[in-house]
Amino acid sequence: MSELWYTEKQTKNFGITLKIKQTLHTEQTDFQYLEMVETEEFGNMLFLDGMVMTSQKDEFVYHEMVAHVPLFTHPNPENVLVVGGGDGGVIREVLKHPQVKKATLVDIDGKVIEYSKKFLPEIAGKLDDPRVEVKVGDGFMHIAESENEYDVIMVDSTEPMGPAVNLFTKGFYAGISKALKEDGIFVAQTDNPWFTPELITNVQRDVKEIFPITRLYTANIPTYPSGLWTFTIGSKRYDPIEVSEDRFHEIETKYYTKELHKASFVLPKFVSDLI
Ligand code: AG3
Repeated sequence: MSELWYTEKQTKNFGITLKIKQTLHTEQTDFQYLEMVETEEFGNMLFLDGMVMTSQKDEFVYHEMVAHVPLFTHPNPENVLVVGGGDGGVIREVLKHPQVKKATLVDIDGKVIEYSKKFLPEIAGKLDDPRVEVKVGDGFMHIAESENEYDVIMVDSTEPMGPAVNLFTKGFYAGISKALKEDGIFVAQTDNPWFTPELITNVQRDVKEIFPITRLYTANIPTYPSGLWTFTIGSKRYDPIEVSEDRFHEIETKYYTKELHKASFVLPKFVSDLI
């Protein structure tokens, strides 16, 4: 019996290889090459331009850590924006917070939303919730047109190539600051310290120039390059490391806990040396 394997070349010389059960859908969208694949080890997976975006088995780590760290840091997050994130995983986690009155998702690629609903229903299933507004459009433009509007903004982007290049620029972070209310907070996924250390250094430098509080935290995500993933927070008032105990309330999670919230900001030396 022949075997099918999928490799994401995470660098020129290193990759992750997954045994495939079947290919569910492939399509060149207007923005990127989309693949939905059923794997032996990680369940159904979404790839964009040959890069792992999410898997049924480990998606909870990324989505919980993007959503809950800023949402438990902000005392009253009522209006939330997710830029990218068309698979709906971050939105699902955002909705676990009862204070959230409205969550807007702006993803440039409607096909990601469509095929996530079809093949990743437990991730995308909450996109039809009444508190959610889904917009297919350019997140950069949406940010540029927003002012003093959001409590929390989450940037769930692809890597800084293709449709996401603009989302790693200082101009974008300045736009986010303008789109946030006076005590707003934002988070962005900022890749890994093993293969893209300069990206972390550059983003942290740019965010620091705009936000009084800038932090970096990590999570373990086995299907992403190196498994050690980073997230950058820019905050106008609240420090995610100083969250008071009474701020936390019970929600159902598999990775995030209030202890882990604090622990995730404790960085290995070679990572803290980057910032
Ligand atoms: N967004 C970040 C994925 C980056 C992974 N990089 C890679 N595989 N080279 C994921 C979207 C999940 N909602």
